[in-house]
Amino acid sequence: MGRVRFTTAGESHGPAVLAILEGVPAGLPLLAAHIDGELARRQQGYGRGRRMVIEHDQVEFLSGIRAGETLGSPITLLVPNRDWANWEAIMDPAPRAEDDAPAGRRRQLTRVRPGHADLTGLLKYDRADARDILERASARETTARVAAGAVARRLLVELGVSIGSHVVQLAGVDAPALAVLPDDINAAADASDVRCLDPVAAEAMRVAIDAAKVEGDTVGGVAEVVVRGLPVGLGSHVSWDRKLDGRLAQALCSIPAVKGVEMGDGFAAAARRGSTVHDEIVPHPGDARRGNVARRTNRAGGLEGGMTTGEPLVLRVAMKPISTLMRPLGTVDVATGQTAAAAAERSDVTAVPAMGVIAEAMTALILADAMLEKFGGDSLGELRRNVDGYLARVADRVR
Ligand code: EPS
Repeated sequence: MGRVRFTTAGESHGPAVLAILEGVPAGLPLLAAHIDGELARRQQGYGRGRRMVIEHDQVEFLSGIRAGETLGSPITLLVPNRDWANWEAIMDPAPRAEDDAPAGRRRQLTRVRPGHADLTGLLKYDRADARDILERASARETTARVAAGAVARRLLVELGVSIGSHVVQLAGVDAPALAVLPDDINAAADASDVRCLDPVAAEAMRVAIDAAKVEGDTVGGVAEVVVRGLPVGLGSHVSWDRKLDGRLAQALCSIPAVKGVEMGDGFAAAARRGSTVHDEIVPHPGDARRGNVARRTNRAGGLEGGMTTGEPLVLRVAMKPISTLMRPLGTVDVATGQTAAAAAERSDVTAVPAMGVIAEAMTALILADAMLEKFGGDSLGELRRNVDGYLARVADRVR
């Protein structure tokens, strides 16, 4: 990331998770409610475990905002972990007497879970207890990403860009493709606890989640992110690290348990002929954001040459099943070297509905960065003027 950067910190069962976000221009109206609304969306979802009953995520602004507007300085967003009250002894930063006892600190995890960061992390970081790894590998960290992404989303909304997502596959159940998506994708998707726009598929997804739960198993799925209102020309074709498709793929693949990202028709396009893959271009006067042209189809998903075309950006994100199984797979206990059943910590059957919300947040952060890269501006007003100047020139091109 260049212009808009962020980092997160915090252990899953520590006092809080937080994000520091840099590069947001001054003068962006921002209230805690904007962040809290997104945090609540991330906490929804059929198939979540008991942790989501404990947490009611709410942001505290520690820096970068005054009287409801950004200052242009780093924005610190802190979200307390309510569960900390139950974990203070286990996660205490100070050493405790029991650390020296033969049994060591409580809640050690040595029966490392296949598919989790547990084993590789403790070998790499030379730890005896996989808790030192899993606390940070936990999807709790995505709370901070969604908080930072909510700020990026606010900026994009001011520039006429909207981001939505919905679940298109869960537990092996495919939602039928819709000819036209609703205007407000999130209003429709958030009304479903699996965030699926098709009620029949949604019910089949719930049934499949229940069946996996009964068998102590977990399930994955695919969410689709759709972004509307982007101007033509974000990103660049000139260098590998400026290509927007590559930057989006990196951001989305960094979400825990995400194993694949598709742009537009993605993998399916590889099996077809060019004449049925590429999108024909037609005049579309008066539409500067698309360069006064339109694509008859949008199989490219709004990206050509590593740049936005002005058509809706369409990204699909695939999540593997969560690796904590209540009916565990076989593993090695790293404390004894003996074979064992993997640890079965409290967890979720699926987090695919939440993953879609997290994917929106990561997409918003990358797009806010791309907007500031192209247009610059230390204040929202300056950024707007720069966008308007560019669109005025584009409107003059194809007539
Ligand atoms: C997670 C395990 C569960 C999830 C957690 C991620 O938490 P716990 O170990 O406390 O039961 O609920 O997700 C969140 C806390 C969250 O906010 O998304 C894991 O091991 O990755």
